[in-house]
Amino acid sequence: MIDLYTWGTPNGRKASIMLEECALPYRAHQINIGKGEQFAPDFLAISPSNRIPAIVDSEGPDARPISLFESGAILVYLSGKTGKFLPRSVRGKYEALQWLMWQMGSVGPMFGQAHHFIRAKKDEVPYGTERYVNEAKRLYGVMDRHLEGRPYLAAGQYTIADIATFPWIARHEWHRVDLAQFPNVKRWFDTLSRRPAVTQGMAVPFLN
Ligand SMILES: N[C@@H](CCC(=O)N[C@@H](CS)C(=O)NCC(=O)O)C(=O)O
Repeated sequence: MIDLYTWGTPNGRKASIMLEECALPYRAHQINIGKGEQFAPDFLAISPSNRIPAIVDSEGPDARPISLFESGAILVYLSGKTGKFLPRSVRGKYEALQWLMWQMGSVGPMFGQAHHFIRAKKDEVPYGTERYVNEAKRLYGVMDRHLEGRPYLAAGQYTIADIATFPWIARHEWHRVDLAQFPNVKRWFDTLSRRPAVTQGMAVPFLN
């Protein structure tokens, strides 16, 4: 059994979408980051950086439990456990990991900063808002050009790179991006939105 510690945010939803896609049995536990529950000692023991998501798999490697934090590491781990959503070919695998790292290193941090300056600071710092909204738009441009003539981000197939990116694109209105301006991203987004596991994973931890 896998225990998922999460909240209703893009990083948390990457893990729940993946668990749903893999049809792995799991229990979702709410860590209310608005109330500071991410700083509780029990949670810090599995996620020392006080961030969701984190998982504990009671059936980890060598028949021992394993705990993991960092959503990218969780996705790679679950791919390894199930053999799903990471291509088997060496070329395809690194293509997917490359786009996963792009999400982890660029999309998440930049969109997150845009949300901070727009929502938390309520536009009090125009420089911050402008910088991160512009950076978000640049990243949409990168993705839109890449998706021209391609169904998914990597290796012609649905991978953990797509799973990692989807919940951030789902917040496009938060960072003031009009999907109509990025038609290839919109087509990709609509395709993924129709996957039942994506719908279910996006509802965790509030509706499960
Ligand atoms: N790089 C981390 C980022 C995780 C992250 O930033 N999680 C946010 C919610 S989306 C969080 O837990 N924030 C709590 C806090 O800032 O104290 C990952 O991808 O797992």
